[in-house]
Amino acid sequence: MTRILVLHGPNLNLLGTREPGLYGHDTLHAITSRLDTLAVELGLELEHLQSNHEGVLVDAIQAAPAQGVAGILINAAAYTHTSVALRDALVAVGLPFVEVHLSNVHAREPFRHTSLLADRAVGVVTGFGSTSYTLGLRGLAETLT
Ligand code: CA2
Repeated sequence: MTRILVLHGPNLNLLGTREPGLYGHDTLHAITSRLDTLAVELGLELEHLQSNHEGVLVDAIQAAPAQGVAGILINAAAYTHTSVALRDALVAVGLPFVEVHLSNVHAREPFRHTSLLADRAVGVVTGFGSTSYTLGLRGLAETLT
């Protein structure tokens, strides 16, 4: 079965508890459940990881090919705008990845308009709340089949 690594960056463990106006009411657990349900429909196997630590995310990306992962769905959160290390890891492993964001980063502060990942992504989905993740997973699945 096609394996997808779902990565969530810093502070996304707080989803559903604070700032619902920006990020919605869904918890990370709810997003994970929604993705798992969609994965059954699409015939995918998902592995989920949230970390507040850049190196942990880099390690997970590096380990992905050996674990049989075919693609990555990533909300790198603030690291989207800052992390050369995450970009380098994604480029190094060469797996197709889709970048997602809950909020529309282009409708927010200028520093969020830049992504260090986007030009190497298959696609970017931003601004649809937790639906960004399901749209992104559908897009990634189509890329892989
Ligand atoms: O819109 C997104 O998904 C972001 O990736 C979220 C990041 C932000 O830095 C990006 O620019 C856009 C922030 C995630 C913080 O998550 C929180 C969740 C609940 C309460 C506080 C923060």
